[in-house]
Amino acid sequence: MLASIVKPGTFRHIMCRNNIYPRSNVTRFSVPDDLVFWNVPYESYCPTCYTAPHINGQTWADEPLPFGIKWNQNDGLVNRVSFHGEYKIKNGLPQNPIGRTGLCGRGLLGRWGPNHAADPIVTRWKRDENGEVLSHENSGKNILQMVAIQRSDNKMWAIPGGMVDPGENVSVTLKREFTEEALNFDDKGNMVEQFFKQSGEHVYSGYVDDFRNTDNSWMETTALNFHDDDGSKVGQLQLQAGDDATNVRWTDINGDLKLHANHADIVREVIIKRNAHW
Ligand code: RP5
Repeated sequence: MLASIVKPGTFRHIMCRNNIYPRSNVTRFSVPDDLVFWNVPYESYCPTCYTAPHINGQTWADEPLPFGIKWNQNDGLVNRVSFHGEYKIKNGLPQNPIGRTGLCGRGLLGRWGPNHAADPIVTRWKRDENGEVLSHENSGKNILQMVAIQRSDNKMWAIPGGMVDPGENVSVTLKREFTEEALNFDDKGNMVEQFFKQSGEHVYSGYVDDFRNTDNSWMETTALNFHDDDGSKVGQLQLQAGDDATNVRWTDINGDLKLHANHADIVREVIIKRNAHW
């Protein structure tokens, strides 16, 4: 489930190029489409180095200078392995596997190299008031809905994902992030716990075209689909935005869906898997 979405040497990130870095006034060095890949010479390339001041000293962040880091392996409890194979170390710093971003340093990210996240794609079929599954008038295929949150940092709708803590199993992150961001409640009846245990299907592992990525720090994710086929479980729950989400809702999935980073491409894998309307 890697190559179909992001393949280094073919895929060009977009969200982390040619803009002002989020929560700063630092302009990224211009990186035209044809100069993204590291193997294409770009003599005048001279990106600003920027790490947001509040990152230093955080328990979830690396030291300001990456001395003694064990690249491309588990470094204590910190997973520094990329889903895209071995990344290069240039002048002591890890190199973004996709290419230039116009900024070096860590920006808003805590880890040098890959920053691992997990994304739960929770879905149900769209139904009418009688509970009948609705199909699209053009494609004739059933319409899938997903739980999307509106991120408070860039106001974009997104999969309710979050960062994997050091040593944490991804399955724990998936359930925690969904509960915190989309339900904002304590799972007393253990229903969400059970649902997450029983129904996760792997969709994607790899690079995220996140607006925070830099030449030396980037987001990668593991996305699983949790599908409530008869709509009787999570499909019934009252959604409530929590943590760093401003809004939450069941969203119809189709080809016009605009989501944070490359989340729409990841969600499309679920559509293919379930032969749903796009
Ligand atoms: C995205 O940012 C990931 O795919 C995940 O959805 C999210 C994790 O970062 P935070 O929401 O914790 O900032 O790149």
